[in-house]
Amino acid sequence: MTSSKKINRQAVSLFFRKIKEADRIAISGHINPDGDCVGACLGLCTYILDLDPAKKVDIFLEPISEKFRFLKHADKILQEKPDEEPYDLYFSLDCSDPERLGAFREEFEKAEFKICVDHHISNQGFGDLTFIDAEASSTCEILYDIFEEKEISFDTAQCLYLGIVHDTGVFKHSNTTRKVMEIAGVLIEKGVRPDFIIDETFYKKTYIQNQILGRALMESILLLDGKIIFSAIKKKDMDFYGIESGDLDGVIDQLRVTEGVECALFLYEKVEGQFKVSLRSNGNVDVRKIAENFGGGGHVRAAGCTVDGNVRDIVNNITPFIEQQLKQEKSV
Ligand SMILES: [Mn+2]
Repeated sequence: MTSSKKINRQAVSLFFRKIKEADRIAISGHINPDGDCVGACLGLCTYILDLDPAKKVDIFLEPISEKFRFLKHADKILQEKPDEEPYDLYFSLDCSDPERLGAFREEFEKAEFKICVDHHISNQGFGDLTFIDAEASSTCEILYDIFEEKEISFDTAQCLYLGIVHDTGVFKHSNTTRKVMEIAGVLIEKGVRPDFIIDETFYKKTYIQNQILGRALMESILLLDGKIIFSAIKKKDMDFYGIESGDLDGVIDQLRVTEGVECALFLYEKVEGQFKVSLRSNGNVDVRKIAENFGGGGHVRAAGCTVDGNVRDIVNNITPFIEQQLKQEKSV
């Protein structure tokens, strides 16, 4: 029913043979785990345990968001290994290079057989068996391709759906293909409730997060006839509200959707006198080029950099680059 699974049959049979043969299996994802990373790790664990409930499967991840705790086997996530013995089989999921496994890299390297599943374009391929597809929306999409549709339980489906939702920005980014929507359809047939997953894990905010969002919007300033918008949060305000950088997720996106805006900037003070600057564009400005001028990087529509100074100076230094691009855009 779904269009073209682009997967190597031989590689898939090796994938399952290795799982069958292994007595001790481990799964890890990248540091600072996001929805796709958590969904992929728990989805694979659940799929393996559905096939063989007696298997020993350990998951190693940095602490995950409370929002993902409802997923099955989330309580199996460990930060430290209980014993010395290396694993027979170790999966690296959603991780562009072994460095990004953080503290779990050493254990991964020690494993007898290593499998890497990832969709980052920068992934050079590591491990004994790789499934790397830069066209896939998410690592969860690649796992879906590897899995047998009929063996996907409701619990596995929830994990895969969550990963796809997060890496496509709720079916919105340019990686949202027909295939992605068809997979989502299959997962809904497995019992996944889109409203539950999307609201609980993507849109839901704490009261404090909403307050800080409100404040950032109230204090936002338009520049260049409303083509640029910026807002900033100082360290002392973050301390006052008791918030961390993760509580500011979504502020930049709300700024970006302001009518007439081409480019949005959001700054928060990491340490006194140093700001993390997030940039978003509606397509006419390549914010990666701008971030690169300040030692940062990213994508055309989403980029970031870390800059020393005060808000006024930072904004005054960045905006001419945006203005320049908008002028060039006009003359084309
Ligand atoms: Mn991902």
